[in-house]
Amino acid sequence: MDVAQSIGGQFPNIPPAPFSPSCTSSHFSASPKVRPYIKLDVNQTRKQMNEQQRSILLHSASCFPLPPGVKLSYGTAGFRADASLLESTVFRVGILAALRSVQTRSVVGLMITASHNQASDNGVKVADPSGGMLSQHWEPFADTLSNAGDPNTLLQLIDDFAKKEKIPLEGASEGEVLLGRDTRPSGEFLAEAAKQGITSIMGVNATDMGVMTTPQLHWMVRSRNKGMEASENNYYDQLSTSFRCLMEYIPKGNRNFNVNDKVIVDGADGVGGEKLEILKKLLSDLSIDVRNRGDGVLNEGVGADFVQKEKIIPRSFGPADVGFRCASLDGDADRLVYFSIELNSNKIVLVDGDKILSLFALFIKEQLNILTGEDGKVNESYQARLGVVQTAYANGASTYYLKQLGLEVVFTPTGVKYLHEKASEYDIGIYFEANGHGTILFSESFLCWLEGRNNELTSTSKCSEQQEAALRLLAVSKLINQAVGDSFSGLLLVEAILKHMGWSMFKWNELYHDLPSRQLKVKVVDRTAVITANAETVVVRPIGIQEAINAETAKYPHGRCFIRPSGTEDVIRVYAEAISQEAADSLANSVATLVDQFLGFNTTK
Ligand code: 16G
Ligand code: MG
Repeated sequence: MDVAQSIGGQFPNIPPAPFSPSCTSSHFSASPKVRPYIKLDVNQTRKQMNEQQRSILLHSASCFPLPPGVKLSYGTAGFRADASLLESTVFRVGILAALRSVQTRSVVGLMITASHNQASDNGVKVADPSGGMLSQHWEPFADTLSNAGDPNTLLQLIDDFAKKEKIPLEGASEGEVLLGRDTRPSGEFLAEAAKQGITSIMGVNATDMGVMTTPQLHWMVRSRNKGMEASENNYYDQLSTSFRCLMEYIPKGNRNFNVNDKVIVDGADGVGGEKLEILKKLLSDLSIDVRNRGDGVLNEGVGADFVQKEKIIPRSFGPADVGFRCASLDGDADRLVYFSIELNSNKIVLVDGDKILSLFALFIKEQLNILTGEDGKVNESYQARLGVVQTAYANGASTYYLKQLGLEVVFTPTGVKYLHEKASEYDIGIYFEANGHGTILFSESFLCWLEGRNNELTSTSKCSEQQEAALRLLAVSKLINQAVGDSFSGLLLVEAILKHMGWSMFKWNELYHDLPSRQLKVKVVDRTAVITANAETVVVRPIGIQEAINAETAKYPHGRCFIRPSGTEDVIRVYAEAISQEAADSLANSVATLVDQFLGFNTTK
């Protein structure tokens, strides 16, 4: 692309594109000049369309200058920062999402959220055509694009990337980006910036879906690309119908079992509360009392992250809730943890992502066993592979429990994109982070086999135990979000399984006992100096620190400890586990001191 041609306020001799962006931001003063239409031959049109694309991009980019001194990175799950710094980043991610849509000829999603961060922060991430996270090989481009200093550099980067990735930008392209945002006050103006970015790529439409949960947006992207119905109402329909179906196949003996039909949900004062109010109206057999629906401050003393890390009662819960199952969502409703309130205390008993995973794994394994026999052999030519994916944060007791069940357990680095990718290698891949992010993925070939098996059983042994197991698994595959971890589908599946087992929350929590653990964070000079391997369990840089951690850990019976650079905060995280809380605390503190000695400002000397 010859950038020099299009700078200096020159606009090519072509009519303006119907989607040509006009700056709505305060930075913008000029509007595109409209020149008379001149008929061109085909080759010339092709070239001129390029010119048009170039001038649109230069023009819109000039409306979104980078704030001085800001350098952001795509991180574990997109860009996150104080919302006042993000307008230009969101604009650029809009461009990126549009390019991805053109390249894949599919619908792509763009979500504006900072999840569990404080209300003044915001963030932006892209949902790929599969409904999953943005393909990792595009992340370096996201970083360079978002940090490009001026419109010409930005243009050059886009041009180089488009050539490398064979993205046609001659003006004949088509694309669509679904745009969602959570309830943060900054969401609206950032959504405008995203629209400007998206429509800066000719032929790409921005479809504003308004306020929604992160998993809803991912679900819609996936459904649209599969040619399925994809409205918000379709989402609620799918969840409520498959939940009803699971409830229909509760074993008769457990139907009247005394499992409380009420669950109290902390909506983190985010988008989850208001959306759950809609979903709950479609559910019979389950009563959901939604608290923290958005009338308080987002994520302040509420939400899954707060409950999991602090282990204290969230706002709006109190002694009257003792004895009830309680659950917490995070600010964009992709995390779920359960808890119960302790009598005469402000403490909670946490039932985290590891335990949700264990409950799911147990149920799925049981259904598979009914259907295929203990050896897991579906038939001569088909062997269903069930796998469980965790991270180093998974409590050691959960891993031990899952392995005792005979399950294959594998580990990945922290972040949904890694767990999801690994889980998709199985026929049924169950993944969860301890913090409550997770889902169950079913392979197309397994689902196809399952449908066939169900049809077969309908004609040979209708209503048999085997057929009920097949129907339950089919219902789970529809209930549980196949695009990304979803607190709503997770909640409904937990509720259905507890009912199926006839279990109280106490019984569920007794599956195994967590080893005491402690998490700390340490501020360091440069967190990128820490390089890890083996799913973040070993530090390979700086040299010598892992040996020091090993020596410290060896002092504690059953001790386990690792460090990793955070992907969302400028800190090194320390995790320690041991047989007593005192030992876990002491190990975490010693290793935090080591981190400071190797990498910090040496404040603990
Ligand atoms: C993000 C990730 C989450 C991860 C967390 C770790 C997604 C959708 N979210 O919230 O999976 O556990 O970051 O944060 O991938 P950290 O890197 O700061 O410890
Ligand atoms: Mg979240």
